Amino acid sequence: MRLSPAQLEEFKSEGALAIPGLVPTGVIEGWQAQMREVCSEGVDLDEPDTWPAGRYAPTGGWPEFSPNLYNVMNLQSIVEQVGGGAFAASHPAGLPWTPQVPMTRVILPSAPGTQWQAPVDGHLDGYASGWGGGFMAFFAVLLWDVDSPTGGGTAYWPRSHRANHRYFIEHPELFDGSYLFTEPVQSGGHRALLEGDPGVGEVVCMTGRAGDAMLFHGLTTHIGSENAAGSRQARVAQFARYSHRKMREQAPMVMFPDKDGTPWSPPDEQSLGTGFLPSDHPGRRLERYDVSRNLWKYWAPEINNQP
Ligand SMILES: O=C(O)CCC(=O)C(=O)O
Repeated sequence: MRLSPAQLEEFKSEGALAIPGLVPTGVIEGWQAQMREVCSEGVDLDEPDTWPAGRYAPTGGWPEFSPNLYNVMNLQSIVEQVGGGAFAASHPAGLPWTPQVPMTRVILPSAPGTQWQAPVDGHLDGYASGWGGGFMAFFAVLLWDVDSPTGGGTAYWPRSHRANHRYFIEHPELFDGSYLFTEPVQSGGHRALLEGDPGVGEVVCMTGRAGDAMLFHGLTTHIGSENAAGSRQARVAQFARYSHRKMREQAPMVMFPDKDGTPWSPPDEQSLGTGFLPSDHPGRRLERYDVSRNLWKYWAPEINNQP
């Protein structure tokens, strides 16, 4: 599977692209069967009357399913296309690379009587989450149909990748994640970077059929959304996240801190955590910190086709 020139253009302008039928039906059916198998506490994914409200995972969490989403050929082919071979699965910072287990997230309907509300703020992945640097893109893949925008699909702000990019061009020194602890984001959240930007669209919540996916630019503001009370559809999705291979390798030099801003501590004695780098630290000259005016500099030539 390859994206057409029109799809690439849409992705570049919107920061998000629907990719119908990314995962073949046979694979989806296999994943659905494996998920049904591991549900616990009497939860039956086909039987809404057994569902607890909101986010659900079985005891011990969702396991790795077979095949691993990262090994689905259509996904690999698109990642190769958009990254020109330079993208690889994101992984925890400071640890040697190992094959990744994609995140599975299930959002069941809210408690009866709860009014559905559109998300008002989102986040960017790749910060304060222990991942390596150079976060580039992620895919959200539906394992069951989501027919309604109030059905719990991933929420995103169209064209927010451009607004966030503009912000980081003005403040490249905050691209290491310290923007999270700096005004206006510290008080106003990520929406503070989007407010007043006429290019950014109203929040959209993903819908689609089982096997459909959305590709998001790494700078697209997004968040989970509620599955409306009374819905009879579970929102079941897997996520595959990609970093720039070379920047990912630079991660041990450029650790970011924990969520509250305290310096990050390395997961083992071999790794060196540095917290945010001082402004004169040579690590800041690594590609991982490069906020290029050209948003597509590290993407495949067919995307990075600026003169
Ligand atoms: O569950 C979702 O749809 C959103 C997940 C999300 O925001 C994330 O993984 O960063």
